[in-house]
Amino acid sequence: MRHLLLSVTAVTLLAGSSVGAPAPPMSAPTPAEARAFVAKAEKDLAEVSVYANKAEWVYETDITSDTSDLTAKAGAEQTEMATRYAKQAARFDHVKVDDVTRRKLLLLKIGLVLPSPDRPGAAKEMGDIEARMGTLYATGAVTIDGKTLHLEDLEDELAKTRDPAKAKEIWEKWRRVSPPMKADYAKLTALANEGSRGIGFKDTGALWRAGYDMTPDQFAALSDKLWGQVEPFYTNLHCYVRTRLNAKYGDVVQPRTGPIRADLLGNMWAQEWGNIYDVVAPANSPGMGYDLTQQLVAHGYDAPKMVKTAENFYISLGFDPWPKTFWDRSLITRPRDREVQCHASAWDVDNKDDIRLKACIHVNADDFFTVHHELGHNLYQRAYAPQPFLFENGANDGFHEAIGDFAGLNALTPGYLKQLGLIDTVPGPDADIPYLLRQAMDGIAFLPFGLLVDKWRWEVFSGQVTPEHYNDAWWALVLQYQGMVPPGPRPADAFDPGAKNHIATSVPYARYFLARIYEYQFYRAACRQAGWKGPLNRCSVYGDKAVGAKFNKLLAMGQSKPWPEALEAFTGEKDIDASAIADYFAPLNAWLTVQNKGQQCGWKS
Ligand code: X8Z
Ligand code: ZN
Repeated sequence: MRHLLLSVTAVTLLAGSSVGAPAPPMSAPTPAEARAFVAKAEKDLAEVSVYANKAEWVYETDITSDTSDLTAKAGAEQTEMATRYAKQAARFDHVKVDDVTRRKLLLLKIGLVLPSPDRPGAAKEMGDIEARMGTLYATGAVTIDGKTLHLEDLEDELAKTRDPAKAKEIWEKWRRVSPPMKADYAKLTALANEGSRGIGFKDTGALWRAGYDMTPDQFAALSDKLWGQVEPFYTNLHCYVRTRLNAKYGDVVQPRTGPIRADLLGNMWAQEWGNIYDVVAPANSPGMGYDLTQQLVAHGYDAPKMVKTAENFYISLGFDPWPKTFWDRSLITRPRDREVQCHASAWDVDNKDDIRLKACIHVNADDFFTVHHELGHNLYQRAYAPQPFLFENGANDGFHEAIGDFAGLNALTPGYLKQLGLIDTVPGPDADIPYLLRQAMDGIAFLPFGLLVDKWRWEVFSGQVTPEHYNDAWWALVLQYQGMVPPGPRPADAFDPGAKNHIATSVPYARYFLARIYEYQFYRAACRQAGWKGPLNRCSVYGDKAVGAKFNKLLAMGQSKPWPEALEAFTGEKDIDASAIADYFAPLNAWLTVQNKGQQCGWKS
């Protein structure tokens, strides 16, 4: 699933605003010409996508210099073609066409992630750079205590260790993978910007922000508004977690005030903190009552069983079982005999039913959630497969990420885990705050990270941040949004953004920030439909076929309509709305406020 196409929504709002209109031609093209152009582009792009997907799949599941060359070449052909069609689509800006054609013309213009300059060889150069950076990231390995470890093993170690010196070592060593990417990253940025200007955008950041049914500036403002709504929750959680880290590690390791040391949160990027739940679990309380990782291991779960369990959740809502080819072709554990790109992804290779999962699953709570997340992508891909190629995508990219997160939210409830036989008893009401805290350590903690990754790229693409300042600008954003600092001074050649998959592999990230908000909107709507009356955090719609049928309405639309219409089809709501996540966590937020009494919350001096 090469991320060629951004998902897009607006038909009318963007046209003529961010996309520059060319001078009127001598004789204006006709609507029939516009339709023929779209039909040809759609057919050609669909064809090349299958070939590029296959090349990318072979590369990601068997990284060699040959597979890397082949995917770079296929990707370059795809990019060249898509950039050409994006440019040509502007010819029809002033032609009166039907709504479907107008929308497809827009999607052609704003669907690329990294457009290429026209110059011969430029697309290939970009493909080569992408393959080089992707390979450095995927094959990155580090020696700890004499053992060579890949990223997912380092993540496991960092999740488990409670020794700050060890955490610092793991955290710093992983970041040695990225300095060699820096020059390539700068070059790729310049090339993509040149390509983006060629199709009428001021830079690639503006192109990325154009995919949300509003202008790029409006999207930047919307992100800030949503962040403003959730920031108080985050600051409350940050404050509480900092106090507990201080209590555990002392003032030298983690001061009582100011930012948190980024390697102490049990996650390589401090993006989700659930792995250190034991450090922050409420004192004098019975707690959550179980540890999901331990339960999965104790019940003999392995990678196939994790995937089957997620599939079963979707089947229970009335969806079809995944096709046999999924089980034959997916890669779900790290092979011993070759290098692979382990970062989890869900694929739709032929735009029909050749859906696949690529992941290196470990039996733990994180990956239990991740398999639901990934199969959510597959669910969407199958549901919109009957749409024409240009509409085969999420209503926007945040929707694509939110489908499986919504399922995962149900699948983590104790009531459901009991139905699975993973726990024996459903803990009583005393367990609600501990449960919500565990959920917030992932869901709320993620929000600032979800925002800052693309804030950084927007600054880089706009030229506001130049290569000499890449790393400082990254840490300035981490401090501003996450309230964190590195465990020690960073080396002069550090390129810490490149130590995150989505930067090394050029996958836009604002989608995950949006998804965290949509996820709770979907969940609240589903629970209302199911007639759930108890605390929101205990609701699971497992087995509810009526909810599944209604959800399918959203899914089957793909990106044929602006995203508010897809949202409305399932939730009845027309706008993205942080009140659902606020509702879900309200009892915890009140509890945190009490816990934080007397603390100097926040980190700004
Ligand atoms: O990249 C992913 C998924 C694949 S779309 C595993 N996620 C983000 C990340 O790992 O950084 C899911 C949560 C955020
Ligand atoms: Zn995803």
